[in-house]
Amino acid sequence: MPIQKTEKIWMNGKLVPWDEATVHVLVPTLHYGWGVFEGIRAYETKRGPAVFRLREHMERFQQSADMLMMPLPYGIEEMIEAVKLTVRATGLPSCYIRPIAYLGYGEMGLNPLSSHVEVAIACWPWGAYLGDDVMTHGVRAKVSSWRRIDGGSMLPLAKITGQYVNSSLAKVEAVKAGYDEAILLNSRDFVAEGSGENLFLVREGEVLTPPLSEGVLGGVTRSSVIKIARDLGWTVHEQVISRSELYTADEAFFTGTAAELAPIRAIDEREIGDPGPITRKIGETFSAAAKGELEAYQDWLAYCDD
Ligand code: PY5
Repeated sequence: MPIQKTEKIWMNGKLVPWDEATVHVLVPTLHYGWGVFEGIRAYETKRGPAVFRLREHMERFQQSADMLMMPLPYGIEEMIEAVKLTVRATGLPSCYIRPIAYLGYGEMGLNPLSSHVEVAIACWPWGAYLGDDVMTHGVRAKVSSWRRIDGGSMLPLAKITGQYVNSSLAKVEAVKAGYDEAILLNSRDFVAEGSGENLFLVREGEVLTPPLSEGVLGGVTRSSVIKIARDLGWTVHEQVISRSELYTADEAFFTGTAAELAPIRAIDEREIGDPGPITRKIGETFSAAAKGELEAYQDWLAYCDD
């Protein structure tokens, strides 16, 4: 699916025409992957577009940058306002939002600390990442032969551009084998997450997801779903999950900004089936919360027109 252009992209403090938001071919981030980004969504609500958990995303952006020692030229408050401005500039009722911080042109050695940091924010319409009918049919997932990056060689809690080669290797393998998505185990052979999503299972009426110490990204959707599941009365355990627990789950689903909540119908040809009742209830609640329909979750929304 090619990106659908919008009018403006925010670049280093100002809105520029979409086609002019370019960088030099020698920016170090393109060569070495030393950059950080976010994936955020704005949803259509009765009060105009609302960005879902904008502050949490910008806090993670700042944390990712801190882990790479990239001094961001804009603070969290400035980034929040810049995101709202960019969403308004697109004129779209809902969109996907991609902030990125990268090393600007000038240096080429492997020490990134000599480079200056630049920031851009782009928005475009992006539908359901794993397919329009995902809530009714679910996706087929494959346990990847690629292991999720671990803390001994990378920074699994940071959203670093270069780390996504790991995600894409797993995604390509899964898609080429005829599946919709990959599930990556970690270097200890426990379940980590999808290529761009966190993972949840339902077993014996309880909701399970791997803890952050297993090398997963601290997903904003993940933490939202944990809160929603507990509010709905289910027990949620952040616990280590084995491959055999995947195969014998009663229900399973992915969570992520792009993917939202995506039920899993089979893993490595072991059928889990149609989306189950707990998955559906959490999915419906998440979707209503994101669209501003639930009073209890209003503080998760940043209204762009306010
Ligand atoms: N794990 C990984 C490796 C991710 O890339 C993502 C988000 C998640 C988990 C879920 O995190 P969150 O709920 O905070 O989005 N992936 C990006 C996204 O925008 C990129 C996907 C193409 O969803």
